[in-house]
Amino acid sequence: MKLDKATIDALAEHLENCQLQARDTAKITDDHPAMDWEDAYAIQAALLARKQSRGLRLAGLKAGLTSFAKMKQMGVSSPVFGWMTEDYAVPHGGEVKTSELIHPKVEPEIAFVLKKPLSGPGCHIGTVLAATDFVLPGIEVIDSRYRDFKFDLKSVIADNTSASRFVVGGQPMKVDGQDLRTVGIVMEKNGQPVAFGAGAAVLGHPATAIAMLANHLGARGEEIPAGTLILSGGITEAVSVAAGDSVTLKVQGMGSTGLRFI
Ligand code: OOG
Ligand code: MG
Repeated sequence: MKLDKATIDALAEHLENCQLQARDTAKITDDHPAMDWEDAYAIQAALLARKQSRGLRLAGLKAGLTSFAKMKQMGVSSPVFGWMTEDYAVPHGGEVKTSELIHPKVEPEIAFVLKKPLSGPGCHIGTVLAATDFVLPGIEVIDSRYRDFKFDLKSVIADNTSASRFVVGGQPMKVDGQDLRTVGIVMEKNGQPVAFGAGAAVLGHPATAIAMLANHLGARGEEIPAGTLILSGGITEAVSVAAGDSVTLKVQGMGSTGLRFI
């Protein structure tokens, strides 16, 4: 680690203030070019500790930048991991206050819910599928705290991978006998289809993203508890939204979910 604890805490406070006040900031590597991956995840952990100290509970975990479309859109080359607290959860069909966000975008994702804990190293698609209770449609609302959504990997990890809101819903599907690679998705904005894809866009198989998360946490001596909800990452490029927009995600065999921006 290159940063001391006081700097890590100050950066977490700064990023959270930007989130709470819906204002953007320069990416933090501009001022801290020497920071390393451990520093980036330590800032993210300090951000979670701030929320938990105010009584907010963890609502789920996420993998991001897991599809080529997303990596290309953001100009980066490897997946990242983060979390959602309870205040990020939007009810199925619910509303998001756009004034609380900086420049929101929506992403079509497949959400996993576990029935058994998952731990790494050595976690793979097989262990993930055996531990999965069901999958269901999930829309992630991302809202980078960085100006113009421009960042490098360390900055976006520190900013908890742009997490801001999410909705899951529809028809939970058991994974037995299903091929998640060929599950098709359509995301609509105001009734117009704006993104199409299939599960394989996420690392060849969306369960790979969950395995990578378990292996990432395993390297830190942590595991994913049974019952955890995990977003496996945007299947397509993220789509910008504004007040007045309504977004629906249909996933083959899993019905649909949606939310509205007011
Ligand atoms: C980083 C978060 C990406 C995903 O699903 O790929 C992400 C970003 O693009 O701002 O959540
Ligand atoms: Mg995402």
